[in-house]
This record gives sequence, structure tokens and C-alpha cells, in this order.
Amino acid sequence: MIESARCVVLCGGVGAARFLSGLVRVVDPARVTAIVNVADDEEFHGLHVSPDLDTVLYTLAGLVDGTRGWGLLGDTDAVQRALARLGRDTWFQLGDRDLATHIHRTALLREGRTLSEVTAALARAFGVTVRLLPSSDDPQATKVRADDGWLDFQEWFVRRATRDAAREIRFEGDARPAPGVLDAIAAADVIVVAPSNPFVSIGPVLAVAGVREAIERAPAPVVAVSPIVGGEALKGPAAAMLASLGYEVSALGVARIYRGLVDAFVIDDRDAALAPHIDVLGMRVTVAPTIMRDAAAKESLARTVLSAAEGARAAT
Ligand code: FO1
Repeated sequence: MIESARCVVLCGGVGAARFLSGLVRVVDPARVTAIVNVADDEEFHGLHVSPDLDTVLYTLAGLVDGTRGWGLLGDTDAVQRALARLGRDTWFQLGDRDLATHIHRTALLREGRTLSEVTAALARAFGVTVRLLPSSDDPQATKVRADDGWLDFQEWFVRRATRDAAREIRFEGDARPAPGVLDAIAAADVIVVAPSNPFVSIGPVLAVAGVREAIERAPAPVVAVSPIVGGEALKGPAAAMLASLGYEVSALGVARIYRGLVDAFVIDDRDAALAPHIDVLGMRVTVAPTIMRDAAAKESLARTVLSAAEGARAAT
């Protein structure tokens, strides 16, 4: 049953990509649909860059720079250096081979193709059989309010290196779900909320019109993996954001955000003491190793998630 389970995974970037790379070792990749955040997308040098889609794409293709978690392994920066010599802003690093992806995506979009069509074409070109769906074909943009005003997401995340406390988050654009998103959710055997940032990775996916409601209606169990372990984020600013936005900085703080949406919650061994507090939120808790340090650990986390889903299904 496990190998043929239809899995839908709500995804941000690096954490989700790593989770997916373990999941495809356990289930048939063709049965996996990744619904990926597009609210980090931005134009640089006239090119449409979709960081989270590319992180998932490159990771599943086995081409990602594993140290950074994004971009292509062994990529070079000749274009970036040439642009800097011309006086252009280069705070957002785009590698030479990575630029080919953005040039191709932008050209296809200008020809009138949708982001989901372009994403499917890129997945084919990279030999990725997981179904990659942008959460929306419409523009959606995360904005972060710092003490000195509202910032574009990448301005806050990369240019200012998340140094500013995030006081408020909003998503601009009336994004409708991309074709296939709501159907995949309705037909899923398991819906997974990846170990991604709940505010700026999963938040925008849930803010796409009808997505949250589709998940609430779906018969499949919904399992989330905590991106916070021992009070710290596995990667990125999730812990600092929990604090600045008024949540407890722990897996429990994340569970409170997902209350009412998630049936089962996977937390790390070192957070075992939080289990009873999460349980009272109406979630079945699984305590297991969640740090994805190697392929075996990623595969083991995927198995943990699938058995948590099985447990949640059996309980209903
Ligand atoms: N993250 C950085 O911290 N600095 C960068 O210069 C940067 C460039 C970049 C280029 C292409 C791409 O696909 C991702 C890139 N990222 C960079 C990662 C990205 O900003 C974030 O991982 C996501 O937007 C948050 O999930």
C-alpha cells in the first residue's frame, strides 16, 4: 500500500525538498504531487525566478548544492561578476547554469505559457517524475513588515539576511490554485505539510483561494512535520519569526498554528516532552528522529510520516 499511496506534499524550499528526496525512496515518485510556494518568486535582471520550485526541482534531480540547499552544485558566477562590474545589484546570487533555468522559464512565460506548464516542462527536462505544481499560476507575493516598514520577501530574506524582526506577514495577489492543485488534494491518500517555515512557506500556499478548505474537506489524513527541533529552526528564520510574531518558539508553537488543519504531528525525539501539549490540540503525535542528515534519515522520516498517516486514518 505504502509504495502506491498518492501523496500530496505542501512545500516551501530547502526543508521540503529534502523531505521529498526521502519520500521518493519509499513511494512511487509518480504518485507524489508537490504543491510548492510561489510567493517568494521575484524578478531579477528581467527574469522570473521561482526559488522554491527550483530548490525542489534541483534537489529531486540530484543537482542541488547540498551545502546551501539551493542553486546548482558546482555552478559558477561569471555572469554575476560581470553584472557587478557593470554596476548592477547582485545581492541575489544567480549562478551561470541556474540562469539558464530562469531565462527558459521567462521566455516560456512571455510566450504565454502558464507557470504550471513551464514547471512541468522543466521537470521533464530535469528528469523529475514527481508532479511539481506551483501553488498558483497567479502572482502572489509575501511581504514582511519590519520596524522600518514593509519589505519584499527576498529583500528581507536575502538582502537584509533576516536581520529585521518580522512584525507582520501578508500575501499580496488574489492567487487562485493552479490546475490540478485542488484535485490532487481531494484525491490524496496522504497530505503532508513539509518541515518548512509555517509563516512564509506553508502560509502562502494555504492562502491560495480554496486550498485550506480543500485540505479540510479532503478525506486523507494530514500530517505535519515540525520544522523546529529543540527550540531551533532546522534552517532559516522560523524560530526568530515564531518569537517576533508572538508564538512559543517550539514544535508546540508550530502545532498551534496548524491546529484544526492537521491530524497528526511529527516531532523530534528531543521534543518528546511537548507531546502531551500537542495531543490536547487534537493532533496525534509521533515522536521520532526528524533531522535529515543523510539519505537514510530522510527515508526514515518519510516512513515515519506515512505510518503517522496510517495511524491517523485508523483512528477515524
Ligand atoms: N538564498 C540566499 O540566502 N541568498 C541568495 O543569494 C539566494 C539566491 C537564490 C537564487 C536562486 C534560488 O532558486 C534560490 C536562491 N536563494 C538564495 C534561496 C531563496 O532565497 C530561499 O531559499 C527561498 O526563497 C526561501 O525558501
